[in-house]
Amino acid sequence: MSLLHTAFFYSSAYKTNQLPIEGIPEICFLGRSNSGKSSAINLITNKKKLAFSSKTPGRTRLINMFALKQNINSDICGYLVDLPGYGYSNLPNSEQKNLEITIINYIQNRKSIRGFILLLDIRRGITNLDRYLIDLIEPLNKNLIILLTKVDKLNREQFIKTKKDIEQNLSFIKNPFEVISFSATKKIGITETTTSIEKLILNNKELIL
Ligand SMILES: Nc1nc2c(ncn2[C@@H]2O[C@H](COP(=O)(O)OP(=O)(O)O)[C@@H](O)[C@H]2O)c(=O)[nH]1
Ligand SMILES: [Mg+2]
Repeated sequence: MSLLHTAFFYSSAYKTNQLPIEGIPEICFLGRSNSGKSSAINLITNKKKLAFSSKTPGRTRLINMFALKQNINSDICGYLVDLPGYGYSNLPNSEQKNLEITIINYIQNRKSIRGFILLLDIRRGITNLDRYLIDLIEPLNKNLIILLTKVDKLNREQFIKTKKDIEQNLSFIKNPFEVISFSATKKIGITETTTSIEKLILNNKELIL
């Protein structure tokens, strides 16, 4: 069984000071509200409702942690972390700002982060906030995987052109990173995503705390 299929809900935090103590590798899912984060987490963990997915953008405003175990009796070996989505159009500015502060705080200070999975809706490409977060992630020298989501929404021709354009727009990123085309609806990119995440979690490199 895939390690990711062992995922179970561990805890929710409203602020970063409510998170579990550091030390276990965390894979952090980032993306605009509605970019397909919950759907992607549900799919790779093979759990229909692990992460809440909704047609109403912006329902998940907490940091949700899902724990992984290699065996039922073993210790937790990793967490998938679902951060609040950003860029809501229907939230008051102050609440929007608070969410952004929580996300930035987590990204910059959480040493347990092994890798970032940044989701970009292929039809929207990179927004200013995505770019801002990539600029924050870059100097941390951590692994970055970019999931181009909802690729089922484009036909083959549009897909090829749009992917090329986005990759060009991502060329400002200096560190190596991986781009995976993904669709929760058509189940595209699951094996690649799963393999990459499992490698990050199980790689024996000690966390530098
Ligand atoms: N066509 C299509 N729709 C998707 C895909 N992934 C998510 N969605 C839809 O996009 C909306 C937002 O998805 P959700 O996973 O809740 O996004 P989140 O806000 O980033 O967690 C929902 O209506 C999903 O059904 C996909 O791969 N293809
Ligand atoms: Mg969500």
